[in-house]
Amino acid sequence: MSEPVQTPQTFPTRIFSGIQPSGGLTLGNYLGALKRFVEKQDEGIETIYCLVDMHAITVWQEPEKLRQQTREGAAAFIAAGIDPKRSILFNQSQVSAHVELGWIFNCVARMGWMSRMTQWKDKAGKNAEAQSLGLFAYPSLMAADILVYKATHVPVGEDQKQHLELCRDIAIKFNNDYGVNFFPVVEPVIEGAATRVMSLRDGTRKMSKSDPSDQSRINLTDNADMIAAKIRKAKTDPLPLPDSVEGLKDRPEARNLVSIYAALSGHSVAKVVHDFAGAQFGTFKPALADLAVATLTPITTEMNRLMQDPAEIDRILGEGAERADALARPNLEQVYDILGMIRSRRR
Ligand code: AQP
Repeated sequence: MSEPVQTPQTFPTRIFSGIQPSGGLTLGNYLGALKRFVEKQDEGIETIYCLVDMHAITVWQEPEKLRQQTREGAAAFIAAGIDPKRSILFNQSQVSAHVELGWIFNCVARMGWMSRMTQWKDKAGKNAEAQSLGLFAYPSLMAADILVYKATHVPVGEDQKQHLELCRDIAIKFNNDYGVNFFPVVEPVIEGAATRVMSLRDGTRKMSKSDPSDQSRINLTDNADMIAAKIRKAKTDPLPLPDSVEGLKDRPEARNLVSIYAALSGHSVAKVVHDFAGAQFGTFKPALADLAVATLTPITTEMNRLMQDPAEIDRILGEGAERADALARPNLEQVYDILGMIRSRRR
């Protein structure tokens, strides 16, 4: 291992983030990720967004469903406000630089780092031996997704914080091992009132697209009646809403619904608590349902319209992939060079 040589290098602000097309997107994905993605784009920052289909296959995906879910994910991005001209929008498998750098990072990351990932422990459970090797290595491919663009900021939900810390560790170890200052040490961007939207059936579990209970989540494809019914049936406690944010402590379901209301309305949790102090859930839930329907229905309607033309979605993803590849490939070539690999093939 050579001595670290820190050459001063600054990295221009560049955002990267992704979502797995491993199911229909949920309100959690929308508030924790998609909504933030649009805000970053609208701030005028360079933004690169990806449907991470190579991550999705770390657990079995039925091929036709995966294709459908990838298009549906792309439709959700666009319907939520991602402009494929201003942002780069594509699916991961069309830019092979991700997996090439992912392999290199498999040789940088340590087994111990991976086995400490709580998402691995949660997903593998007691049956780790039967999981795919890809599920274990997932965070190293995620680091490659980000670093192949030398992205500096990554908007994500709270659940991805540990994976981003690992991405920082990989960048630092790579830079130290090779005596370069090649990769930036990325900053997680975890902002907003709903960075961790919880299940509607259990306020201690994350709302997730792979939860077996459809009642646990609001899907971006749910219609107004379904959204209202799910919120009406959401688990709560018998108390009225408190008059202070501290009063939500130890009330996970109440805190979750209030946080969702705050994120959807663009207000702080404190303002929502103030406005509904003393209200029963019989009053609060219909207000929340109205707000959720008003926010999500235009997105669902636009998604359905876009899904009528799958060829156009595929075209957008292909064009995005070409633009992404043009950024990623030169970075990857430099990595091969740093590693000492001969690159004499004519291209
Ligand atoms: N409940 C959530 N609250 C806030 N943010 C969330 N995100 C996911 N769930 C919530 C954020 O959405 C982005 C994309 O996540 P992902 O699809 O790549 O994977 P995930 O975090 O594992 O999401 P799911 O829904 O739980 O997927 P499955 O069930 O397939 O594992 C990330 O930024 C994530 O933080």
